[in-house]
Amino acid sequence: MLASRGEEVTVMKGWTGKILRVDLSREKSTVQEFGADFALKFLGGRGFAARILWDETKPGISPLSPENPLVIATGPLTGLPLPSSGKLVVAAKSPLTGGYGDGNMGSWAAVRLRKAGYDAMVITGAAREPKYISVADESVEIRDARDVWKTGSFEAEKRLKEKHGRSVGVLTIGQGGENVVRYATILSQEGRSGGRPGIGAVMGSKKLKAVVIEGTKEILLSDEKKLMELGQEGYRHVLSKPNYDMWKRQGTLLVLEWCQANCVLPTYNFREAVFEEAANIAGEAMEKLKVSQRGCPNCNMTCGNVIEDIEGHPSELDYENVAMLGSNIGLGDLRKVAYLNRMADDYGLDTISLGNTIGFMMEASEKKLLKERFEWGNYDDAKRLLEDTVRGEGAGKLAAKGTKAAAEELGHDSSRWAMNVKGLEISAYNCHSAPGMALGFGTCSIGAHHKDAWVISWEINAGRESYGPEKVAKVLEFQRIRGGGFESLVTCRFPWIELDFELEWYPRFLEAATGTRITMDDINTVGDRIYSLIRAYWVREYGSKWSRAMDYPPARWFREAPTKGAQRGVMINSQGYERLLNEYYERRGWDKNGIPHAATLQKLGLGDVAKVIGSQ
Ligand code: PTT
Ligand code: SF4
Repeated sequence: MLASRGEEVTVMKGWTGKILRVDLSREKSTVQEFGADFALKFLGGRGFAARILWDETKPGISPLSPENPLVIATGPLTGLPLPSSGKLVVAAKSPLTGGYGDGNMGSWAAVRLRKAGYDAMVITGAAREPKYISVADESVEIRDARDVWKTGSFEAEKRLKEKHGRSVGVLTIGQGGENVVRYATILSQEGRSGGRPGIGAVMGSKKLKAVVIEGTKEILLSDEKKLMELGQEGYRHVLSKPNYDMWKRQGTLLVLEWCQANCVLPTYNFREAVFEEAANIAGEAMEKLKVSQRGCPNCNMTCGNVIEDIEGHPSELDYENVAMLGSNIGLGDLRKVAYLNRMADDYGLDTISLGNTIGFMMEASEKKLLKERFEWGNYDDAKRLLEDTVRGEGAGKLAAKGTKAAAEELGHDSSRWAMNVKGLEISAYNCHSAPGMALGFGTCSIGAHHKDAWVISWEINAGRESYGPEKVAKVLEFQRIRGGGFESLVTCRFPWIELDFELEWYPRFLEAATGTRITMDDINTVGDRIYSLIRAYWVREYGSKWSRAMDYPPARWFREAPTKGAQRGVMINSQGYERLLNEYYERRGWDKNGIPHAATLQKLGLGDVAKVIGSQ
């Protein structure tokens, strides 16, 4: 476990064994050490964040209060010369959902943090005036950020690099985070965004504009030579994969055409699942406009495709951004979508929640529930709403709260078409005809994110109409590998999921780095531990308000079928969904309300957690 002050900890390999803690209220920093038991039990990234937040968030605190710790965590593979290892996890109690929240982003800050000698940072308290934290190996300073406050994330990063040198890693917020928009994210490198459930707003509530990291040390490894060899071999193997060329051409935008063909493209606030102008915003259209390609550190399959937006600025596109700010709001002009996307990056807002919220407001306007008018596909309306959201003006005041709170305020049964689970807006897959994916969204550890159980591509091949146990098994398998493994190792999952880079590589990497044999089974157990711990966190925070209804997708998918495409008329069957959920709880060792049984927690080494939530 985490060591108390003065306690001796064995030096480990692979992990630095150190967490940097910065208290903004007291303007103090300390270093906390941890030992092999903590490292092996939680690995890193999401695992560390979940345990730290469980231990250190006082139940019931406001996510925007100084008491909410902000965790930045890497894993034992982060920053090593291995494929796609330049990622980190940002986490806190979410101001959007009130539960556990995190995000995974690529940034040089990930590599630099490890090289500065830390596996994680925990930031507590709040500053009175805007500040940023500068870390350079052992030197940690809390510095004045008034000159970068009220600037966008691009300008802030640029100015901080002018001050600290081009090699630093920078994590920053834009005006969205400063103004605590509930789905503000943390940004890096003009196109890497992390922390969908409002982790940027938590940073803003601390008046923390940025974290700037320089690190010059080597990470202590068990077998450096072996790790270098494996890394080289791994990179070559990635290059040899048959999908590599197509991936480099289109990256995640490949998915848009597939979603349209399979009738799962979110369109008009998830009312429809095909978009008449899909071809204009799909991968091929992007290829014609592409001006450059960017990516995360240590990656040889860089997937950030940059085009010029309608106003001539570079904008980096991913599938989720384009679907949510394109088809979901009825906008079929890629360069206009790119402009909205760039604004979201600069202001630091999550494009998925933003696209959902704009879609929700357009539908509310169509239903005459708002004074202001927002028309489907109208670029100027979308732009105005985005700006008002950041400023908290007009209808933007409502939009800044996210769809769940906005619907509660708006009434008129609008929760039915407020497309979120647990308050986190649904990512870009319309699940009217994909119940397995709906279960993945329903049970994802942070709300409706596809990051954990993206089973939709498997499901469409396996048979979308089934409500059988094979769907539950797939959701669990993916939640273990994706939600547990990749989130705690911490590396990018794309080599595996997109190019079939075999999972067996990861235990080999881990052994060379740490000297410990950690199998895929061990990693899966960590995944289960993390999932039950995060579930306990939600249960603790929601108390008597917690129920299995929290694991339900929105009513639209059960009650209003799409009217176009091959899947028109198809909806999720509620009894079928109930069956899936029951089976899911049973396999997880959770009760009928989705609360982990005491025996389950005990088996996962979380006996102390069981007592707090009163598990049976
Ligand atoms: C992620 C979510 C995603 S998931 C996308 S596109 W995707 C959206 N990207 C946004 C963006 O961009 N700007 C913005 N203002 N908001 C955005 N919101 C959306 O955020 C991302 C890639 C992608 S692109 C994906 S799937 C994979 N995600 C990984 C993950 O979660 N874990 C992991 N171990 N590896 C992953 N690899 C891939 O990384 P959140 P990034 Mg992102 C601009 O953070 O909160 O998890 O939400 O990190 O560096 O941009 O890379 O089709
Ligand atoms: Fe980043 Fe894309 Fe490389 Fe993954 S594949 S590390 S998201 S550039």
